[in-house]
Amino acid sequence: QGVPVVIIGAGPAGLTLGNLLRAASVDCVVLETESRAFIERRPRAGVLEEWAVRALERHGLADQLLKRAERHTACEFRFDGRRYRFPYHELTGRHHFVYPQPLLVTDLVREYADVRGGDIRFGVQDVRLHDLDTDRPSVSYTGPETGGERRVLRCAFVAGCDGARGVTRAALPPGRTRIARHDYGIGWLALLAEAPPSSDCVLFGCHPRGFAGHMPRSPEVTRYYLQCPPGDDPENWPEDRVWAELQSRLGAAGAPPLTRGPLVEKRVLDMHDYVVEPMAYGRLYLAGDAAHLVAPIAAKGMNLALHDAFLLADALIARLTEGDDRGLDGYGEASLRRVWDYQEFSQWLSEVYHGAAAGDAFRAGTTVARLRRLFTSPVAAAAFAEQYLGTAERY
Ligand code: RFL
Repeated sequence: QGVPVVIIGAGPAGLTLGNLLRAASVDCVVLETESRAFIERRPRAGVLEEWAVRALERHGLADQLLKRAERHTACEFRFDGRRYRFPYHELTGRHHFVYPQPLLVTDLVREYADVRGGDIRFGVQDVRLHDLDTDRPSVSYTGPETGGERRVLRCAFVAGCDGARGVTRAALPPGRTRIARHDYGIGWLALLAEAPPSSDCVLFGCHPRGFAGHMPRSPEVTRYYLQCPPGDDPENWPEDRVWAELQSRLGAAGAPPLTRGPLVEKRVLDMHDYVVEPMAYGRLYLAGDAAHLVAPIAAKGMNLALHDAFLLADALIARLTEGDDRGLDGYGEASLRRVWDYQEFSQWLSEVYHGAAAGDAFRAGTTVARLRRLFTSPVAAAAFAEQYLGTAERY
């Protein structure tokens, strides 16, 4: 009795995994605390790497994305009052896809639930994991659909895809788990403006007053970031102050002024990372932000969540249909190779963004050297482009 796989969390990781399992005729149930309408609107990421899009495409999950996503071919650094365009497509032949996370989630839910007939239960509460160190684990939950009763799902495997604030990570025994953490000691005010982008590409303002970022999301919506003290109160940032600060940190000779619009999201992110090792315990396997968080410095988080989903789907399918354990045994190691690579790049890029504002003349000097190297050394530019676009190797 029961279902082979219970997936906890309907973000990019959980929904991609669910779709891949359905396509291989492996039954699963997805449990999600929020409503469908909520997850289809929650704004977050927007940048997808080409390898991830190709992998979604191979699994029939990229039809809408390929029709609607914008393709970006360059980014631009602004420092010392000047503009430095970095044409990564010219250097590599590759590009970024810009597709807001809520659109991807909407596509994935529709495909899973409406097209492939997958079982997904929204609005669940108090999810608990049981007997993970046996071959008959289970997951229980309550919720409106259970009439307040606790419902138990028996399964063979549990996938913990419940993000940074979920419950599955806490099921790993502390004595056998290491959580490596890094705190940047920096805050970012994350903003969404109902305003058309002010440039055709991503802009990075590396300014003595702090970092500022401009990320086009759609013809009508633009994401902006402003470096601020960690724990700062968004109420300290009225609209006029936001736009004045963005304009001064992103301003450069010859650049048109920013196009203003109402700010529909304004929240402070404390920039930090963590990596959980190992990513599994007994029959529980973590994926995505549940296992590793990477601050949005290099726009890597959603890509890593998808990477895990592809690896874990292959591994579970091999185990459940052929009895082949090798994928599951090597899952954490395969995931973490890309995770650590992206963590290192984010740390490197953080210094480029934030070094000029560190209040330290030495760091300001080395930061400018890092930036200049990208525009004077073809080898440095190629290395940067490779990491910025994400390693192209098949997942
Ligand atoms: P998610 O997307 O957080 O999904 C987890 C789901 O689990 C649900 N949940 C539970 N369900 C059942 N039981 C429980 N106990 C549960 N607890 C939670 C949640 O409601 C949710 O639906 O995790 P996943 O799938 O691992 O995906 C990770 C990505 O969402 C994340 O890495 C990215 O959003 C990070 N990120 C970015 N990544 C990029 O690749 N490119 C970007 O440009 C980018 N920009 C960003 C970002 C993250 C941001 N924030 C807010 C953290 C910009 C921002 C502002």
